[in-house]
Amino acid sequence: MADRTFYVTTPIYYVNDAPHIGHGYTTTMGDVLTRWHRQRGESVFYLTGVDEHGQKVLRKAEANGVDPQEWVDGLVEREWKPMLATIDVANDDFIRTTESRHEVGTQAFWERLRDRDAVYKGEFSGYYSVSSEEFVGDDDVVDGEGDDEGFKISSLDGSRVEHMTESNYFFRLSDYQQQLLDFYEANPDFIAPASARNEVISFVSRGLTDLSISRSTFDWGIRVPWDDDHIFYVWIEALLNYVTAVGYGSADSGDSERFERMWPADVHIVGKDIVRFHAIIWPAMLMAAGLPVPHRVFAHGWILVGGQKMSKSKANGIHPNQIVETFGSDAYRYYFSRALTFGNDGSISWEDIGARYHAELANGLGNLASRVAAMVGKYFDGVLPAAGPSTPAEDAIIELVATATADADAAIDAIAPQDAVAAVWRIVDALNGYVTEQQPWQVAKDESQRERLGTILATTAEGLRALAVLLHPVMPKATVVLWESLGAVDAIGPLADQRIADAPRWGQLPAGTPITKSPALFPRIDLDVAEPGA
Ligand code: ME8
Repeated sequence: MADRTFYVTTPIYYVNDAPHIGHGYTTTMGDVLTRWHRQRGESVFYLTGVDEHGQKVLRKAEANGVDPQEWVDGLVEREWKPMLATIDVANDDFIRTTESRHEVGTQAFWERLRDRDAVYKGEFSGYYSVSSEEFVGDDDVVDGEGDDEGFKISSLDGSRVEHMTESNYFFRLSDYQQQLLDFYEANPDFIAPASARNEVISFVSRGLTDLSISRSTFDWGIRVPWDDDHIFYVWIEALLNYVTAVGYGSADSGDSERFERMWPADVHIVGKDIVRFHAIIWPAMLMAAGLPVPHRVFAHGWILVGGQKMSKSKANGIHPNQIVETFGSDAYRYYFSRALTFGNDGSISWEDIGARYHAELANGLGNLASRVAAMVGKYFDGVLPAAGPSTPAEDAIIELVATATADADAAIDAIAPQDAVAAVWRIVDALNGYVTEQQPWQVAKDESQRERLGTILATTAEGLRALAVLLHPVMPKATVVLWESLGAVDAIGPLADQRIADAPRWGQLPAGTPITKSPALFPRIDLDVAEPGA
């Protein structure tokens, strides 16, 4: 489908505080995924943004003595938008839930559900977790222990709950239990990984209760259009960002055409904490509205720091700046793509980032690039030599680049960025092994072997050319420097225009291309000096 747009989203993050690397993680992985699809030549739409309403944000603003709008405006500009630049994210849109496009679309959506008799008025009496902005059923509430002694706790996520009684509008979620179970069965790829899918199926199988969709005891939210005393419950408006961002509910006919074209989304990338909202409430809302359901919800695991889930409340929240300032955005993106398995929990540490930075980036890729440029400089005056006849050693490299590319491409379709990077890294390792075995510095001593020397260096340069293309989605900056040092901009064209499928095609860098030594792609870092707080 040539005119299909690959539409990917991140959660919209609460603006109660500054971002940490958990938010950075989701956003980086979505960016790697969408940049890869762009590099395939596909049309892509990558959406991220912020969730500004709800009690959690309101209470934080109040605690700081600021009006909530002022609070979110400040944090969005000072923290959330700059984070995208810090980690080098190429999002196509950034939605804020206080924007009028979102308000209009949200109101239109719920009017539609009300017209379809999916909404009724009632009274809610039960538990609510402000920290996860979630109504918690009595069966899921337990007595707190330790620090939580004397409080009621949600067994769903360990957060404290409060009892409340409120006049609310309800959505007939319970009507969708069987429809959802049938849908999961008919669409086995809808929720991934399997652990998330199993959790959702077992939750729905226990039975669904109708869901409060409005709140009436505070007013930081979107007004319910048919009742001035109510605002919408934050989750059931936040989920709608995925449709309001692409034109749903707008009176403009161009927007509705755009919505038809863009919807449904291909993948909602979320953390596993919010998979229930995305895989139960969200499809049920869409079913009730008669709209298509997204193709996939992918739930990733926790970033653990010191063995614990990183969060602001535990004071172990690391800001992306803390890592990027030392290692740079490329290494940041590389580390999170490579070192963690997307879908599982994974521990990170400063030592591990440093170790991978030096072993894989500085010694593995950076050194290879600088050695090749140095040898072309020394033996061929900085001009790429022609390759002579291939031997099995060159054939093996060419073959490996083709299979590694195919494997990486398949890993991206499986939403396994760590496997994609690992596949590409087979090329880095193979080229380093090739240079070590072929010993071009020895071959250079024998004038009669000039052609062989040219073959070795041209093969390595071609391998680096393929690597620049394949690693561009992961490390957008360093690969551009590499591309320039290979003289590829003039010889081949801009890096962003190169296609993944074309990366293995050999012989694209013509003999005679000037190869220049660039500054080190990944300079060595003194980690004892660099560690924050060390
Ligand atoms: O839930 N490891 O926003 P939120 C990995 N506004 N990822 C983490 C993480 C960690 N330790 N901590 C947070 C909300 N995340 C709602 C979403 S969507 C319609 C509304 C990431 O600010 C992960 O993606 O609490 C998680 O799902 C998200 O931040 C929660 O962000």
